[in-house]
Amino acid sequence: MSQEPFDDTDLVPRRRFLTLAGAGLLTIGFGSLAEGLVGGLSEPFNQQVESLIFKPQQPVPEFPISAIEPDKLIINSFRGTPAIAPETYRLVIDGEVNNPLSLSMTDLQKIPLTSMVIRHVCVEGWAAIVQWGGVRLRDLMAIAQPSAQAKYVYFYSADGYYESWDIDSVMHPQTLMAYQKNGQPLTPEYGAPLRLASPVKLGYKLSKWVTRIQLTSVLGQKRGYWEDLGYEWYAGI
Ligand SMILES: Nc1nc2c(c(=O)[nH]1)N[C@H]1C(S)=C(S)[C@@H](COP(=O)(O)O)O[C@H]1N2
Ligand SMILES: [Mo]
Repeated sequence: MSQEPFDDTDLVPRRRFLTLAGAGLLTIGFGSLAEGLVGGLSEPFNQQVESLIFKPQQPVPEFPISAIEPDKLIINSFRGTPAIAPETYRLVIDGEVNNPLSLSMTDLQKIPLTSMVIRHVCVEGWAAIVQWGGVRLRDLMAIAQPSAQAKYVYFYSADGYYESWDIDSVMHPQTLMAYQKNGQPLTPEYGAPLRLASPVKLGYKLSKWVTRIQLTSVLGQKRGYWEDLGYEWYAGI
């Protein structure tokens, strides 16, 4: 994994603009899965145990470029590829944050690029070594400034897919919002303009076409497209 030093001063003027843009979006109101669910069920009983086993902050060893398996990443989409115009696309970050954001691809590409070669593992019985390039999610979190209550993170996708994660895995240094795959710009069927990539979670946690990242203090009843059909929530590798 490689990353340029993160120059925060560069973001200060833009941060002000983004705050205003984010606030504007919030006033028109976003429907929310998590907000409407009262009482929040208790934390999944297995989370603490799994966090210990998987050590979410520990770096995962990466592969050399030569290990990439370009033909092995199978397109796996529950409802086809949604049409997204990259020029008008925005990534919204809201919920339990002090500084809600609405970021264009141009904004995101100003943030230092991180590249990694990792294994993608699908529960359906296949895996592929892939290079991903993009923005560390923790760098976006550093700008959005999660509040002290933020413990879980929902990812909403343009195809109706949704996922929720523990915040430790979100903050893992190898959890990226990726816009490159195997050295090329990400293509629509693989999640363009922006998707999750991480060596700490199984394939179904790695949402494609992410349009909104919402931080919350509690998990709602809905936890993820596959989780709500019976798959495991933590899904660590
Ligand atoms: N939005 C969205 N993200 C998704 C899915 C999906 O159907 N919709 N499928 C998941 C599953 S099960 C896997 S294994 C990976 C597959 O990623 P790929 O299609 O780039 O190989 O995407 C995950 N992310
Ligand atoms: Mo999968």
